[in-house]
Amino acid sequence: TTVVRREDYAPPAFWIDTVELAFDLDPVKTRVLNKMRLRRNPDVAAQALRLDGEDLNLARVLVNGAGCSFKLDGETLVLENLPEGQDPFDLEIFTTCAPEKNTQLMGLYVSQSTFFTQCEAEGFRRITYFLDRPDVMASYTVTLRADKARYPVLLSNGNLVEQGDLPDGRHFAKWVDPHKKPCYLFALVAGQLVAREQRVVARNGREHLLQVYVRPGDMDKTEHAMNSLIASVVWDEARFGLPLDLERFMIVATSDFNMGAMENKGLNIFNTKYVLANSATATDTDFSNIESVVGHEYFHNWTGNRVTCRDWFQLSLKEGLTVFRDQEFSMDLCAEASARAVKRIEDVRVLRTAQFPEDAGPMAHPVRPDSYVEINNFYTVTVYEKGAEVVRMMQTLVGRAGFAAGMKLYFERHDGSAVTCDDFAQAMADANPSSDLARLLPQFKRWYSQAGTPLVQARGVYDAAARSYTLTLTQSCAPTPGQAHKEPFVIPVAMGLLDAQGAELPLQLAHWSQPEAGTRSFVLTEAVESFTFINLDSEPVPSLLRGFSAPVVLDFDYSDAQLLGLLAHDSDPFNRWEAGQRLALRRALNAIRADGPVERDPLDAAYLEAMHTVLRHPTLDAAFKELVLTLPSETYIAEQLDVVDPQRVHAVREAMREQLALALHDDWVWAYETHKDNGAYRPDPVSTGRRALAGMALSMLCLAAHGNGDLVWPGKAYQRFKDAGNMTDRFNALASLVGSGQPLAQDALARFHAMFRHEALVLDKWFALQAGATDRGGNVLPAVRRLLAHPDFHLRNPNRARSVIFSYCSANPGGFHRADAAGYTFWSERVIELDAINPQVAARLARALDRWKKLAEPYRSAAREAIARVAARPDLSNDVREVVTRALA
Ligand code: HT7
Ligand code: ZN
Repeated sequence: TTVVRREDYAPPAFWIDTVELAFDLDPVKTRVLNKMRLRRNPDVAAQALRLDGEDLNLARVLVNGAGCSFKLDGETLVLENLPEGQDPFDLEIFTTCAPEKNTQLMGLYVSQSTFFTQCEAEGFRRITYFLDRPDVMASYTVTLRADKARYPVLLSNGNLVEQGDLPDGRHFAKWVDPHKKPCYLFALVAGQLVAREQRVVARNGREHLLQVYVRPGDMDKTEHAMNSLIASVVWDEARFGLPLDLERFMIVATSDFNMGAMENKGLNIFNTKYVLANSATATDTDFSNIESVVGHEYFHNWTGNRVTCRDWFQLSLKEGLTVFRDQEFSMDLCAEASARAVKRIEDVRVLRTAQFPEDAGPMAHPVRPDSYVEINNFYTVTVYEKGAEVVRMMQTLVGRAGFAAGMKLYFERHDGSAVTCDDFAQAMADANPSSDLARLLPQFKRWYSQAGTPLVQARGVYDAAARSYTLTLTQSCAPTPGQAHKEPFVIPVAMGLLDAQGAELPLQLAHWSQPEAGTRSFVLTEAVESFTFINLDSEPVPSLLRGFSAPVVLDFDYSDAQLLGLLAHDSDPFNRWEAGQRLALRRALNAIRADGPVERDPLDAAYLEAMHTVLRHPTLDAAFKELVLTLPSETYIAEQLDVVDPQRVHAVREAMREQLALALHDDWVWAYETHKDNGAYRPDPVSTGRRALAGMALSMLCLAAHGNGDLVWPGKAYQRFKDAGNMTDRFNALASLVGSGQPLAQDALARFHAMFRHEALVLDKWFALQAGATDRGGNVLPAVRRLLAHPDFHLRNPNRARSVIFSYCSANPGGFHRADAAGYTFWSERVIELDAINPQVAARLARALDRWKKLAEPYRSAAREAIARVAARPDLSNDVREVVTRALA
């Protein structure tokens, strides 16, 4: 295995100016003619041309129209005797490949009789020999030829300039992309597709054609994706002045896709999961994800495509920034401030349950990694979500207007080029010369170079005589693989002070002349810093890290009374929610750490009373209530422990849920009855929140019924399941029955399958619900094994594989971590089986045991053995090998 290192970056020895590709598409054997115009890079010493290739059959190589000598070094095509000097020359390469055999879904592949490509990160080399690196940007002309009846629609990047019929029932289409691009943004699609179309006129009067291509039966599920696309176009122009630079912008959906979607220039390819939705088949979560992902891919058109990455270590340059942009987009679409806060809480929840563990585990890496074996393993929550938090902190440090100015300068400097994370940070700082970011830039950039989640410990001391409160903040960061010692980070801390009644206090530092009410931001740069606030008549309650102003763990020794006060009164909705989570977490940890069997009722009256108050609150949003009433996840709880007994964590959380269900029974009845009817389905934040709370109430009522033998609520849930007017309500009712182990669940599952057996995305939900179900006496694993044998289960389809295998191994800790090790055996079997088909998906599954070192015995030893069994396979892909090697290190 070869380790690629960031410090070894060298510019390419050749540039490729133009590429003419001609495809004769055939599932068994596709012929690819690649005519390139190259020239030597004058800044690099003369050397051989080394072109990347993978799984290609090479038929012919011509230089300036004549045969030439070449050799293959492994899969790399090496040309040594190329024309000398600076003159451009033509290189023609003819290859074939076998799309039908391509189960990796990288390069050119076939899904449901339709051709698709996926080239990021290094898939283009599976289509033709090329300099497959993002800093080589070329102009593309693409001709597609295929059987007209089987492949009536032929798409590629840019503009369609010519099309027509050919002999033998074939036809062709010629596409010219007006923009230079790296090869990872190349795409083609060919098959039987239909499109929803919309013409839009931009602010500058230019007209654009927007298209969403799907299989013919799916047209009725394209409206939301199209609306999301239109909203994205409008938002990027309004917020950042970034217009659509194409006459035609296409989205195409495929049901076989390794990730969510891909931002190919002008021809985005999407997983159907992030395109297809109508109220009968998609939940509110689906609708919201579609909005985010459509936005995300569209925003890449500037942040990623117009300005791209110099090398793959810079991946967060486009991904962190584009996640930040899609988060802001979704927030800006919220009419109410409270809905913005809900979105922020949801984003932070993802960060803390997925990225924090990654940053504390064997795969921890900086936002800009230093090395990799397989770049596909670095499309991570660190690069994406933590990267977005780094960009968000920049916005906090320079302000919203300053951030927009920084973006403008970034594009003025770098449009059309391939750059680094440093270039982005420098543009932000230079556009805001008097900002804290400019002042602290080298230190701020430690967020890019140092892995690990910083811990900020806060201590407050009130001096009654001096009427002052001194807050001392200490930052530290635990070692991560390859980084034993960390230097202090730049940490923006937004905070306020509350009095004992919950009223916001004016903040006045000793050296400030004017007190200021509300939130103020401080910037930590040292390992230890103190702030003294004056003119305080009593000890205040600090509300720290408001809005989650930095991706850190905040430790403050709050009393229960202080947390209850923050939950009831903090003006910052994020910290209000956070106070509720801290209260619940404290109770969970106490019960987990206690000796003896798990307590039946781990929750005390004060906590239950606080939850009752939130649930019945007259003005809080339903969506916010649902978030407050949701207990911290088992994964999040486990992260707080040094040694994890997953069964005990599961049992304690379940006990808490059951107690909440029973103790607040009347409140749940009220919540259900008052939130269940929302009129005609609309996926807006208000009605989404109402459905979420009604769904939670129903699941709590079924859980309570499980405890007290009541048959009324399961019956009502079953009725709701049958009568629901939309998928959100129907699925919530089904999940309530399954989640509480009701006998009616089996009948409901059978009905659900019968109703939706032709809807692949709905069947994915059906599989996932069962594989993720609460374990009762070890019943989930046998059920999962039965699901694998179900005629609708297809391991080759990543969505289906994820819906069963990942839902069990990564999202069902109570079912997966079995004392008999059977869950881990299942995991190792599936990793090995998947690796032979699709290494990228297998490597993601391999990460389910990342945190094995934290496990208590017997889980720890059993997990290590399972990982070692995988690692012992001689034929592993680089993808899986890298993950298991790091895990065992
Ligand atoms: N930029 C896209 C990354 C992606 C990808 C990477 C590796 C293998 C398959 C892939 N499909 C899409 C997704 C995005 O961030 O927008
Ligand atoms: Zn992206």
